Amino acid sequence: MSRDNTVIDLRSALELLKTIPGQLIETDEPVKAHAELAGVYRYVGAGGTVKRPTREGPAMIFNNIEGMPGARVAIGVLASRKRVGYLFGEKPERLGFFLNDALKSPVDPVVIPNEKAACQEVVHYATDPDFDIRKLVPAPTNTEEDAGPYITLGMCYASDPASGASDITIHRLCLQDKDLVSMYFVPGARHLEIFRQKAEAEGRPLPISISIGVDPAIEIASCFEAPTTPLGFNELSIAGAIRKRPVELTQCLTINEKCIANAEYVIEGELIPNYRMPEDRSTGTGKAMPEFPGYTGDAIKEIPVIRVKAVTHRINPIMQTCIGSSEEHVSMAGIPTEASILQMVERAIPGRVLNVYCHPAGGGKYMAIIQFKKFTANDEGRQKQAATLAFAAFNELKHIWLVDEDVDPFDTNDVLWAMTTRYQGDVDTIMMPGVRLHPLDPSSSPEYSPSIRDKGCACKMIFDCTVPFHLKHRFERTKFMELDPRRFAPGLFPEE
Ligand SMILES: [Mn+2]
Repeated sequence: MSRDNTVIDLRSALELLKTIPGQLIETDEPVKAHAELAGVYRYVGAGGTVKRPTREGPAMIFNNIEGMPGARVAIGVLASRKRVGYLFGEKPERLGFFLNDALKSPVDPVVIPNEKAACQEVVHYATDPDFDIRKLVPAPTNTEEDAGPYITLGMCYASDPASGASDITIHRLCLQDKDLVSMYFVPGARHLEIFRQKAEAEGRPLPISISIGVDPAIEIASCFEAPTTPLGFNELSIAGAIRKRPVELTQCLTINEKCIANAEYVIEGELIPNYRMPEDRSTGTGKAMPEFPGYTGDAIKEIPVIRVKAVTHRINPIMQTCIGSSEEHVSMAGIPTEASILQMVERAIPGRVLNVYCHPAGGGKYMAIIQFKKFTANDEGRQKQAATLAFAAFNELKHIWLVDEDVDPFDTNDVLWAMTTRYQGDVDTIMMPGVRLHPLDPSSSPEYSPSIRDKGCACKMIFDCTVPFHLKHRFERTKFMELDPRRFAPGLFPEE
């Protein structure tokens, strides 16, 4: 595959996908943004942890949203590892290495003048008496019981009130009123949460821009987390490294913050200090939206709120969305985690980890498969060190499978084969109970087991499915004749 640098924004990404068979479909069929759109895509291409039946499929553009003339919604752009490969010009199984390389040569964003910023072609100010974000931004409500319409792919950009350092992250954003949007922060030291708390401690609002519909490189880069990108590390510089060209920002019109200049939509606003509301205030369902572990998240009782100052957008904007539990989340959370694991393990144990796959079963966050090669007897046991380093590289990781060099980490059948023939539960399972994990895993709760003291403080596990080094000769896979099959079955095998 060739490096493709023609992608600079969502539109050019969609244009590229149009040229590749099976990667993008469009429909002019009228669709409701309320539950129906996500219901359709569940069958077409959601994958991930979505309830079956679902499948890997094309990205999709809905051209006719009921009640919103002119609105278009794209979904599933990153809901396939193969498709992410096309968008970055890289083989799917090399994407973790590709991002790790990008981390080594960050390219800082630049600021361009407002008059050159496509995202401000059309401007709606909240001071306009007719202003209503719910009529301007076609955010889908993904299921009947969701708390409301959610912006699921909003690139939230804010800056440290003290140092001025900026950070970009995706958060769960619910449209609550004509100029109010709630914003969920997973407990812990999320960087925008730290900025928000600093501003709130001084009783001041925190300016925030939300850019929707951007280059997929930005969407993937924004999912890096500490320690790979510590506080003060602007993840946009990784997106710049991916494209070998700086991300272009522009100054917002109503707040002192920047936004992504070629975004389809930008919401400008401020996190209101010392103000909270129930996330499900409109529905009272107690539910939020579909989350990556495959369950609908609980509505937060007291959630921080953004007061919207303006919505700007391109002419004929394309809304971009995803289903939180789809393969799209696996791509966005998992591939940066693979890069983070590779980076950390490579420093400590160079040359032994051949690949790593953050598996869809964990939404890209909870489960990783590490392919480890033991070269000498002295490497026995280092595979477990690699696993503990992976836990350090990404603290939400729950289960790690270790497999040998002759097992394909991307082939779940092969991984489970290794677990069946190269693993004994009593000696090859390592448990680390009482470790801080992630609150959205419903089994990580005190009601599930008395060993769990607090929600999300649960058990990490290593399944060591590698062969003990001194027994390697007993575990050789059957050797078939090495040959080129294309002479016998032309067209069956894709070009290398
Ligand atoms: Mn960060």
